[in-house]
Amino acid sequence: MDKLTLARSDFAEGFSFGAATSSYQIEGHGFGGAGRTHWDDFAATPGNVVRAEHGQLACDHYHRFEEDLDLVAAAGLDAYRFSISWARVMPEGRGGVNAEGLDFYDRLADAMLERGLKPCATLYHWELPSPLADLGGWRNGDIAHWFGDYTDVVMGKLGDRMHSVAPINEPWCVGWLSHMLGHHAPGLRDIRATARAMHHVLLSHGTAIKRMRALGMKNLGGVFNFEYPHPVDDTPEAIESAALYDEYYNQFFLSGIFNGRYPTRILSAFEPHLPKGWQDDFATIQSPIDWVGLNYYTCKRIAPNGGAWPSHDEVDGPLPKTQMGWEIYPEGLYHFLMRTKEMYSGDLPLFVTENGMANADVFEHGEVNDPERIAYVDQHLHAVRRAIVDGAPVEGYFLWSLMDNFEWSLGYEKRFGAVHVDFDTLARTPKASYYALQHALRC
Ligand code: IFM
Repeated sequence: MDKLTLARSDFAEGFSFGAATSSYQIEGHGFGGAGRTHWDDFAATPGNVVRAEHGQLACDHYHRFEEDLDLVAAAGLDAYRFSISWARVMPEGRGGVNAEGLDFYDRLADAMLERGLKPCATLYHWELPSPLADLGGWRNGDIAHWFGDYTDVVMGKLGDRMHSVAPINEPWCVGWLSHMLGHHAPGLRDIRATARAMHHVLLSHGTAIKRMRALGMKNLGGVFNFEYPHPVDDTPEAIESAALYDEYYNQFFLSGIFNGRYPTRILSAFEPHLPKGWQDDFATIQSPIDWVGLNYYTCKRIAPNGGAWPSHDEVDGPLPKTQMGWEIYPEGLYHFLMRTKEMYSGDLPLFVTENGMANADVFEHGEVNDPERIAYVDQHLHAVRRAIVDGAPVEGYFLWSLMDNFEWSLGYEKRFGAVHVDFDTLARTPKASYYALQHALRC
């Protein structure tokens, strides 16, 4: 496939198309006085990241952001979703501000506006300053205040130019993936740490929303990730396993924000571990938001294993897979757009804030042909359109990612970009999917 079968004209006027990235994955953390983060620590621990790779140089976006934003604008995209590194702005996480770091984001914001791009910011995309990790990081309830103070510093400077802001990218990854499964920094496997981290992420989200409202800011949202859990078969045990997975992956955070409570299955496991007075935090957690962002990539097959809680495993499924080994299942995106509206957010605008695929792209004769990515995006755009036709108030779609980057514990091998990055020379080369998107956005 070399072209998308949908074009801009198939979506309502004002529907935004954008590309997404995150600070640690592209900037190069070794520059500009940025402080150490728990991702630097995690990556320095043997065995955590493929080939011991890390984010010190990444795509060197810190020095090449003008060129990268030129690529966003030349694709015909309307918006750029980026994140701000807490440790670049506040190297210790609290107290002193690194003027050079804040200035970088100031210039980045202006450079977006100069190109007619809407700046869509995320305040936290996973690189916690190490000094805060030393104090317990997301396990420590004080993080809500630390995060609130950081929000004030950043948005006190940039807030006047942001089109939209979300506090925390993918709370499930910050909580469960990093504290229960140990796959991301800080690499813990501890239910008490997980329960507290998941709760404190929500408390910090609500605190940041309040701080930004106090600054007079508008268009504030939340960005959550979703995976469609198929029971591996139709036994009651498999159905129950998938329902539990759905609760802790897909519903915990939306339920906290929109319903002021946690889903029942997960609460019965988490309750002994939640901090004292946790129920009182919902007053902050439920601070009203203006939109909901959904990050969606895949589905999972959930099989009961008869073992210790949560007593299930993910098993292999039959659908075609991406380079990540993730099954391609666009119906899941349709499902979550519809369900988010119906169960949680009603008429609030929805955005697909991340969607895309890693592919084993080959750079040949100066170009990269990635028909697989074009087909993936096409199928998911059709799912978005179907949800809109069926009443979901979807107002935008962001591709993950603008360019190949540091895919966390999987290093630089998994390529998600519409733009190829040669990690030896750092040369950028738009792939066929970039041109397919560019063409679709002109029509
Ligand atoms: O690269 C990540 C990103 O940081 C968060 N969402 C999923 C992407 C692909 O795994």
